[in-house]
This record gives sequence, C-alpha cells and structure tokens, in this order.
Amino acid sequence: MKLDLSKRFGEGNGGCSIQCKANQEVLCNCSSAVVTAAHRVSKRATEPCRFGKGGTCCRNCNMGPCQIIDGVAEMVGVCGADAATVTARNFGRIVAGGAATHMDHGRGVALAFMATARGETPYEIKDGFKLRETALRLGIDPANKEKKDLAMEVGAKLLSEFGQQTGGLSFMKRAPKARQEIWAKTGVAPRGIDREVVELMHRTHMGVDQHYENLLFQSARCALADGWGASMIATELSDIMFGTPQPVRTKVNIGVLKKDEVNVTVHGHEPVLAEALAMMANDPEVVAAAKKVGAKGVNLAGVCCTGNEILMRRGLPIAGSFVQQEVVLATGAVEAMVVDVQCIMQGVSPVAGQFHTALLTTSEKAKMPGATHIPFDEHRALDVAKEILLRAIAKFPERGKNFIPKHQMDVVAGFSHETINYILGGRFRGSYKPLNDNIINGRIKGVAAIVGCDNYRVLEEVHIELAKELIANDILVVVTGCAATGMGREGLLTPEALSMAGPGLREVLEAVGCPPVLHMGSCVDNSRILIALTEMVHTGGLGNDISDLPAIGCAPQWMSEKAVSIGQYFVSSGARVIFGPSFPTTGSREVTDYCFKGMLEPYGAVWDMAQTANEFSNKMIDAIHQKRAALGLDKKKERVLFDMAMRRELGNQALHGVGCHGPGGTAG
Ligand code: SF4
Ligand code: MSK
Repeated sequence: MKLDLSKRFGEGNGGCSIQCKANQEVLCNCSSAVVTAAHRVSKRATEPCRFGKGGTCCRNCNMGPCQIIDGVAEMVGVCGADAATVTARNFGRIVAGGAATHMDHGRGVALAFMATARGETPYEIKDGFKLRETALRLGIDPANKEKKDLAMEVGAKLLSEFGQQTGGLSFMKRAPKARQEIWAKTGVAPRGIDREVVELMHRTHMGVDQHYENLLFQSARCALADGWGASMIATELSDIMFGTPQPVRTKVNIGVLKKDEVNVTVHGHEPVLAEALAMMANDPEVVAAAKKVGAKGVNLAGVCCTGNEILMRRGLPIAGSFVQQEVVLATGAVEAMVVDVQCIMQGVSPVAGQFHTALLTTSEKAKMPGATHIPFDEHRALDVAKEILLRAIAKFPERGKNFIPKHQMDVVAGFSHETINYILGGRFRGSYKPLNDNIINGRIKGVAAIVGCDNYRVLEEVHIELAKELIANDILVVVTGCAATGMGREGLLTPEALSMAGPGLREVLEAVGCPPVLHMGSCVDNSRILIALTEMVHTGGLGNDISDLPAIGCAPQWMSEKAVSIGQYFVSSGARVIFGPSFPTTGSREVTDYCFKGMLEPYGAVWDMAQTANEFSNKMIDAIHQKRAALGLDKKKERVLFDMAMRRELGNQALHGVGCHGPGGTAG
C-alpha cells in the first residue's frame, strides 16, 4: 500500500509527534506493506461524524441509534431524550470508561502489593519511609510493626475502598480543608471506588437519569473516585513497592533501540510486569542466551505509560509515545513487543506480522488477534519475565532488513511530589516554600500541567509550542503521559532547556539544576499533581484552596476516555482544565455551557476548549494572571524612596538573614 504521507508528515517539520523526524525516516524506509495509524488517518477523507463528535448520537437502546439535533423539536430520540440528556449521558459514559481503567489498574497494584507483603512475589517494599507515612495518613499506627505486617494493613485498608459502599475515601482527607468542605457541601465525595462507576453506568441507561446536571454530578463523583481514589492508590503503592521516583537521566525516541542487542519493548500501563522484566534483563542466564545468538544483551525500552513507569523509577529509555507504537515496530528491529493494558492499537498486530517481532499479550483482560498470550501472574513474575525474554532472544537471529533512526534525546525525569519537595527545600527541610515564595515574588508566575495523549487527528503539535510559550512567560510546566514523551523528544526535559525559559523561572531553576518542564510520570500519576497542588495550598501564601492557586491544566491532544476522567477530577478539585482540539459535549449548548461556566459555582473551576498552541497559551497565561490578581500578587509595587533610617534597617535585616528564600536567593 503506497500512500502519500507528505500531507501528514510535512517537510522539515521535525520534532512534533506526528511529523517527528524519527517517524518520518522509519516510515520512509520500511516496506509499503506496513500500514500505521498515520496511513489510516490520512486515508480517511471525511471528518469524524458530527453527532458522535459532539455527543449527540445515542445507542443506549434498540429503538435507536438516534441522532439528536440540539434545539430541533423533531430531532429528539425516539424515547424523547433531548440533546442535553444524550450528551450528558455520553459524557458520563466516557468518564466511567476512563475511571474504570484506573480503578482496575489500582486494584491490580493493590493485590500485587498484598502478595508482596505476604512474601509471595519477587518484589519488595522498597520505600519504608513512604509506607509509614501512608500508614499514618490512613490512621494506622506504624509503631513496633514489622514492615511486612504494616504493608499488609495498609494494602488491606486501601483495597477495601474499592468495594466499599459507604463512607469516604482515605486519600481525600489529604486535600485542602476548604476543598473538603466544598465536596461535603455538594455531596460529590465518592462513597466507594467501584460503586461510582456502577452507579454512573446505571444512571446513563435508557430511561434513568434525565437531568444533565444530575448526570454531570455523578460524573464528577466518579472522576473523583478515580483521581483521589484509584489513581492515587496505584501511584502510592507502586512507589512503596518499586521505589519513589527520583531525578534520573535517560533517553527517549526510537533511536534508543539497539542494533546489536535484543530489543524488547514494553507497552501499556501497568508497572508490575515491566519491573519483573527489568529485574531479569541482566540475569546471567538471560545475558548468556542473548550472547549465544550473537547479541550483546537485552535492551528493554518503553512505549506509552508502561514506559513512563520504568523510566521514572529505573531510568530505562522510552522508544515511543502513543503515536509511535506502530512506528517503533516498523523499524524491523524489535524482537518482542510485550503489552499489558490500555492504549494498545490493534494496528500493532499486523505491523508486527510484517516482521520477525513476537507480539505478546500478558493480561487476561487484553488479548489480541495475531498475538501470543503469556499470562502474567505476579506470584510467578520472574519465571514469566524469563520466558518472555528467552522468546525474544530466540527471535534475534530472524531479524531481517531493519532501520533504526539516530534520533534520541536526553531527558531528566523522576519528579515525584516528594522529589520536588526535596529539590526545593533540601533533605532536612523539604518544603514547597521556595516555590510558593518565588510565585509570590513573581519570579515564577504560576504552574501549568500539560497532560495526556498525543493524537493523529491533531495536525499541529500543540504540546511543544505551548510548553515553550509557557516557560518563556515564567510559568513552571509539569507533564505526564505521552505529552511528557513528546516534550522529551524536543529536549524540553533537560536543564539545558532553561535557555528557553523566562528570566525569573530560569533564575530559580538554575540554582537547583532543574529542567523548566518536570516529568511527573504516567497518566495514572496525575494524582501526583493533585498532591503537589495541595502541598502548595498547605505551604501558605497562595490562598486556601486549589481553586485559589495560579495553576491550570490542559490536554491539547487528548485521545482516551481516561483523559476526560482526569480532566473532570481536576475541575472537581478546583483546577481549571482546557481540552483540545474538541470537547465531547459540544452537540448541546446547555451541557457545554454548564461545563464551561456552570461548574464554577459548585467546584470553583470550569472546563474550557482551545485549538491552537497560541489559543491555549493565551488562555492559560490569562487565567494564571487572573488568579495572581485575585491573590493581590499582580499589583505593581509603588517605588519606594529610601531614607537613611530605612537603609539602616535594611542593612540590619540582611545581616540577620531576613529575606533569604531558598533557590531564588533573596526575596524580592
Ligand atoms: Fe434513541 Fe432514546 Fe434509545 Fe437513546 S435511549 S437510542 S435516544 S430511543
Ligand atoms: S498512554 S492515555 S495515550 S497519555 Fe497513558 Fe499516552 Fe494517553 Fe494512553
């Protein structure tokens, strides 16, 4: 199949996820029989269905499917459902789908954690300090308890919250007090984790909840059960079990594949199998087997968020983001792609079939035509990992014509909330105070999160241009998921990228050797951003709630249902979120107005939409300055003429160290 990719891939437009040079070179060098999402999307001459895109196609019963047109009386559903009901129901189902993935992921981590505490897996409890901290947070006294007993108690408590019917979620008590009061007042606090998905699916069934506000209320409750429940449990227990990320230097892009090693890529989201593979990759028996077939060893590289998990904790490289998953295989240099769950395109199977590559599914929840299934079980983790690696090694002699592009880029990742605390405040007085102080004194204007997927439907690479614009305006950027990999490809995740930052941000971060864009992890790790925002509130000086902070989030190239759940838990937590290039409720003016304006009243934050990098940056910078103005931080200081007495007083203060504020030096 020969396709003209020039429209999609542009010329000399290196760097963007779609047009990145590595992608272009691989696709130009591989056989025309290789078909990827890039080919499929350019073959689709038509725009996506307007009803589907705007949320007004309903197939919730067999009298439909019904396409609804907002404001046209004859164009309601056969049952009478109007655009607002159908759009809100569809929005709810997107949130339920997204939240459910994180819930199943979190449950899986909790079960593996319990098995580890019982000594049934090869993993260990690596971060004892975080275990004790978490125990205290859950009201469990860690005193005089063996590590494994304490881990059992912590794991059992958190696992119980998945099936819990009433009461609240423990980690929601970490939120600022004002936020907890808002949740209590609105009644939106989740009762149990799984319950909220089940109820949302019930409410969106034909003939149940027909009020869009009520549907969006349950969507918010379900999303909160994701962010402050399942996702946070997944992140915290993974940290305790596999180690809390610390800054680590590694590389990203397809060039991390190696000519003389057996390339094994891990793709999906769950860290448990990838950890076992990392533990076995240097096993003497595995290395000997690799040498026997003429390879120097095994090169483990990530794709999507499984990649982000092992990049954050082990410093292993990432070969590609979501839009690169098929292109990585199209190199012909991958012996095995090991997949677990989420974001795995069905298209990888036919691409793998063009080469010697073994496509290996490992989760009972996710099998694929054309793949070999090797069931993973944490109790047999190392045996399964060894079997996978030996299968990959056996493929190495079959490697035929291949092309590995040179492109790879250095990145510094591993910015957990704990790391930020430590970097800013030092080991013995870890604190967000230097960050808050520098926001107050104006060197840093605020914080922006760029999260989520990359997407073949988006022609402009918004992430990169947006991040550059934000850091140039002295806004600290935090990133997760595939957006982070895209930033990595462009060199934004290195301290050297500070040359692109505004003078204030540069001055603060140069002192601590931090990049201006901080990689905080996989998409489940967006919970780290919730904690970082909470910490900023607790540190003081920037208001009483997340909604007071000069902080904003966005997902300019969102693709997955998870992104919508994530966006909704940020909005319900008080952070404004901008999505692009589309929003799933635009088929109903009422519902979109409610999301873009009406949510301000219950949650103190709203959704918004933008398309170009320019539009995103204008809206985000404006929003940050509005928050600064509300906090009284954007007022121009009156010029003060100092007399002798005032100068003497200043001198005394300097002598006694008053005004010295961490990495920024003296406070302004
Ligand atoms: Fe049509 Fe109503 Fe059935 Fe939806 S629930 S498919 S709008 S009849
Ligand atoms: S993998 S959800 S494409 S970020 Fe987390 Fe990337 Fe989005 Fe999947």
